[in-house]
Amino acid sequence: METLRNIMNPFCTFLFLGMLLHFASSMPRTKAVTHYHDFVVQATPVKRLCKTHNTITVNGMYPGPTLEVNNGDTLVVKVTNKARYNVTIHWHGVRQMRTGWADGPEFVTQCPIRPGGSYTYRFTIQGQEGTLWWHAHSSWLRATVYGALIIRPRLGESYPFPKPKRETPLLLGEWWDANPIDVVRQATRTGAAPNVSNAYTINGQPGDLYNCSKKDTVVVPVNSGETNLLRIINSALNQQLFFKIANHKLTVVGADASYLKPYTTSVLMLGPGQTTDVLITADQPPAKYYIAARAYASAQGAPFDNTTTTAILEYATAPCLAKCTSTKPVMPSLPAFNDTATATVFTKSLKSPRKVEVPTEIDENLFITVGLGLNNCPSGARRIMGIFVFECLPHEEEEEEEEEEEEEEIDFDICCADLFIMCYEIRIIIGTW
Ligand SMILES: [Cu+2]
Repeated sequence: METLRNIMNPFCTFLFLGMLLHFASSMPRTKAVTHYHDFVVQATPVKRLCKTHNTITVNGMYPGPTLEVNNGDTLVVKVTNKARYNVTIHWHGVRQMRTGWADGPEFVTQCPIRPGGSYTYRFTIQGQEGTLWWHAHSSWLRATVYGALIIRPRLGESYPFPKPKRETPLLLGEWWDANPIDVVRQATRTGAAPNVSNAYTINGQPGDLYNCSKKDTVVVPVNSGETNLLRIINSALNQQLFFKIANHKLTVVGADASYLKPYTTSVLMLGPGQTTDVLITADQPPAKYYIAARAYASAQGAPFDNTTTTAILEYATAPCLAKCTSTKPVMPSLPAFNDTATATVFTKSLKSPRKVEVPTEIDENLFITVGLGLNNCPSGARRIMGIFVFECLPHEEEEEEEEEEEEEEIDFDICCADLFIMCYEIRIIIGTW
């Protein structure tokens, strides 16, 4: 018996472990979570550049709240509009698989949320990891109504790079020393280009180089030797921006919620709406270093805001900390505003981490998007809602002479992955034409 037990024991242990592993692998590996948030869009006094404006914000915050989720999670955001303007919120970069109506552009996927009204957005983040953001999608409210959306890997999974000690979102923005709605209204009225902004901002603050801004300059703390992740978002309205941190190299590891093949550089260029995730190692002598951004403006003769926004990267052991003014932070030398060569080197260096299979056989089908303003929004909204129709024309195989005939027989087979109901309506309308 003793001998048998000796044989059986390791066998049983092995069997037990095997069964345990089997059950573990058949169970869902992670639990997706639903995150509930309340966004109250409201006017809030915000003082910048020596003057206080009644700024439209979310929950009184400028920039607005940072949303943090894991890949696979669902967001439910109830937006209540207590401002005097129409508003919608767009989830910039979220793929909105089968939830096109949660995308947010007013008069396109929804009617605006009227003053006093509310709307609940519900969508799931699927297959995207990194940094995105959200912003208002009505008139120019997005000048101040925006915030970060951080998507971490599924629980139990990790980044494709060593885990950073800290993660800091840096939102680059544009500030008008005026009501942004008035700026765009004036442009529409006169037909001229809208006035350029008066400042750029990092996390809502213009920084040391602007009037009345020094004491509120954003400080990003670091410890010597640590590697941190910066999630940089260009939430400016219209401006492409160069971004640099004095004396530090940045390793780009992601952009627009996709991982990238790591690329080390000293300068970034972000178009409005784009995000870039970088790793930064605090490998310089303990001190204060400026984080700075300014315009990349390549259109000849077009006016642009030619100012520079700064924040401070501050080593914990720096001899002169934030409030101490005896030493100035080190300033990076930013590229010239029209340095297209630098911008191009940067954008060409963004590569996929692995080989991507793309279609190699390209057909000649046309892909046409049509917007039809057919659905009336409730009274008070001045415009009507646009609907997008995705139409695939048949492959153009016939000779030229037969083209006219072909046009008669166009097959209105509407290719729309997500908007079946909307397209069904359109199909009926087209059928009655
Ligand atoms: Cu956007």
